[in-house]
Amino acid sequence: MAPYRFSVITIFPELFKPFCKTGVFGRGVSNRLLSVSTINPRDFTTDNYHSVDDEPFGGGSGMVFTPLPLYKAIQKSKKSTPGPVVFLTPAGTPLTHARVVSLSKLDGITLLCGRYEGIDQRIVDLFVDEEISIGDYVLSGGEPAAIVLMDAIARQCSGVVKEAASVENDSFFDGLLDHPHYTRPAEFNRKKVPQVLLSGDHKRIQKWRMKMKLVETLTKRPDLLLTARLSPEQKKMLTEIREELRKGSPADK
Ligand code: 6GU
Repeated sequence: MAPYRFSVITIFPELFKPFCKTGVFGRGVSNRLLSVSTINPRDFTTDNYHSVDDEPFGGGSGMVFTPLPLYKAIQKSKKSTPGPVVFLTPAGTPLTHARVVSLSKLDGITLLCGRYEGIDQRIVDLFVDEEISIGDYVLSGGEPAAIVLMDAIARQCSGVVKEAASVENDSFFDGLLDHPHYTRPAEFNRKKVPQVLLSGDHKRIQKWRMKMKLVETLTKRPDLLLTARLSPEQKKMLTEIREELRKGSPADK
């Protein structure tokens, strides 16, 4: 299989170097399951200062990314990288697991990182296929968001995460949060690991984990239960959990 291609348009390419060498993503790159290149709009400037920004028409604070270097960077990216041009911006559509999965099924993606107050709108209108935000807060630039998106897409590319089961157990895979995890020691600061996990009874353990996924989701992100597709067994469990919580009894047994 050809690697999934990431092309990143950024004036700070050095930010991506350590990420591309580290952890799960780094291994995906070494194993040629992922490939990353960066394109610096500053390389397409012609003035003595290599400036990529200018004052906004109409006045106001901050600076705006000038269109020509971005245009040239996008054209260069399109020559090497298939897939959509995605602009990372707090004004974009909030990123979801479903969108990550669908983007991971393509052959590649161009990630356009803005800085300053924004980029010239004509670049968005003419060349951007999709605008994505990673949450309702503001970053100084799109780069951390691009890294978030790259990491999330990479996990969904087959072979990048060694154990396919790890991806299937991730939070959001089935629309629910993950269950809690425990490892040695069996007692830590007087807190014991739930007894069932030491029982060796795999059926009971599986059932406990399914229940705890529902407890986690119900207590931390009840909104997810409106769209999660639950099995009849999960629906029955959820009713029991709601009952237990209503009575005030602990739900982690
Ligand atoms: Cl994608 N970019 C910036 N600059 N800020 C953000 C964001 C993106 N997502 C949330 N905040």
